[in-house]
Amino acid sequence: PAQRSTADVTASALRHAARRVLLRNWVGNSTVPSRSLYPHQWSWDSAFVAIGLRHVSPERAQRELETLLAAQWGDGRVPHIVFNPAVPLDAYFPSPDFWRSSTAGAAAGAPEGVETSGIVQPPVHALAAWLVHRADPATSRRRGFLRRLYPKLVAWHRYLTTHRDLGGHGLVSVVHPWEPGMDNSPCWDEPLARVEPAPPGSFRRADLDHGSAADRPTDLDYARYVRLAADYRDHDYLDAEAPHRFAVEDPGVNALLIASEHALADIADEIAPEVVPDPVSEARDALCADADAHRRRARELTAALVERLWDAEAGQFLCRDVRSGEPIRERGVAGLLPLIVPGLPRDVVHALLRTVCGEHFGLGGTVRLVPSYDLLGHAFDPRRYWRGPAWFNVNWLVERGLRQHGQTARADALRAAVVTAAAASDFAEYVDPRTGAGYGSREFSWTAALALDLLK
Ligand code: 9WN
Repeated sequence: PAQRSTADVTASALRHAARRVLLRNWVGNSTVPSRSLYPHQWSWDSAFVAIGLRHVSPERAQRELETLLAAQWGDGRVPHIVFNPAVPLDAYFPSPDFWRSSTAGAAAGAPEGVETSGIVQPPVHALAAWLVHRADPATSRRRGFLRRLYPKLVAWHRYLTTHRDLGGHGLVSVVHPWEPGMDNSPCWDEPLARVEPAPPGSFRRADLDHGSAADRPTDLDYARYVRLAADYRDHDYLDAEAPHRFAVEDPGVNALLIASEHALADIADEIAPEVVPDPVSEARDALCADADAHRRRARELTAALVERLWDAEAGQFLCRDVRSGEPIRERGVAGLLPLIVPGLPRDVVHALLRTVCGEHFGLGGTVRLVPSYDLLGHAFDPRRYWRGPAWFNVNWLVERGLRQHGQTARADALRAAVVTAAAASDFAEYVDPRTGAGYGSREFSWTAALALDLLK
């Protein structure tokens, strides 16, 4: 058609702007979340970035994930940060000289040629790899993308389900508030209160050079983050030896693992006909790509998730403090993320949908985007990081969950709101869920990537 509507023109301008952010934040083999605040590669950021980047360059999207997984440790863990050696040490804290992965992590199999952190982030990678493959299966097959990634993804999930089943009930525990990716969620206040803070003068917060103190975690939070990370490092990052004073079963992390386990089943189906099992190879298990085994594991994890973390009274999943054995009675948005899990009991899905649209999260009513924490919660703060603001990766996941459950109108409305808020805030890191006002850094990579994905 000769005439393009205003909506088409706006969408194409937006697509252009989002692509520009991704191109600017690409640093050769991967993407930085933000040029100023986060100048290295982050684990779950890269997965979300790859999901958007597949619309710009499927090959770059593949490389994004390959670069991250090249820094995988021998025990299977995928580190939450892969450091760029060209960036000055004082640009981000904690820097490589704090983590000392290549030496302190040797016993856990940390790679020698690259410095990383020693903790992890949510396992969105298999889901991302599958979506990236589907964007351009021919290039993916020609490059052997899934065949190369599959054994690494299997080892990653195995690390989580074995070394990190700290509660002994078949769910993954996080051992640091940075691991679930929602650093200062009020869900961590109680378990974190037991952690002795590191002395205030013993570290320097580089984040405050770029971000406003009112938007970021407090100094006291940071002192506890530092203590937990240092304790882990001082026990060589070995899960069997570290004290893990903070250990929490988080519904978001476990839901993403389940979604990724389903993606691994799809990947196994895709590569299995091409695979020649090699009985002498060390990677024998991985080479025998077995989709049914992944589906079975996904079902087992789903059963454990419902059994351990579902709270019918709250109408959402709650975190469980593994040290006290008790549920954490705070409504974090992670408790809604199981919406992306296939095969949840019907009553659970219905209750979750009611909660998303009810007074605590307000979708379709008082908010534009789903907040990171209970609108009515005692700790709600619309601008402080994970204590209220809306985040784009979370909203992308909720949109996907709504769509999966046939909530098309709600999903369409959320999709439009995400795209509008991303564009209006210059791709902010997070926004006020009610007004859409942007906070944190701008030109944030996953905001651009996921807006682009939703525009497709
Ligand atoms: C610590 C990079 C990361 C995100 C996290 C977000 C924030 C880091 C920080 O930035 O965490 O990992 O310095 O605050 O909370 O989700 O992956 O974008």
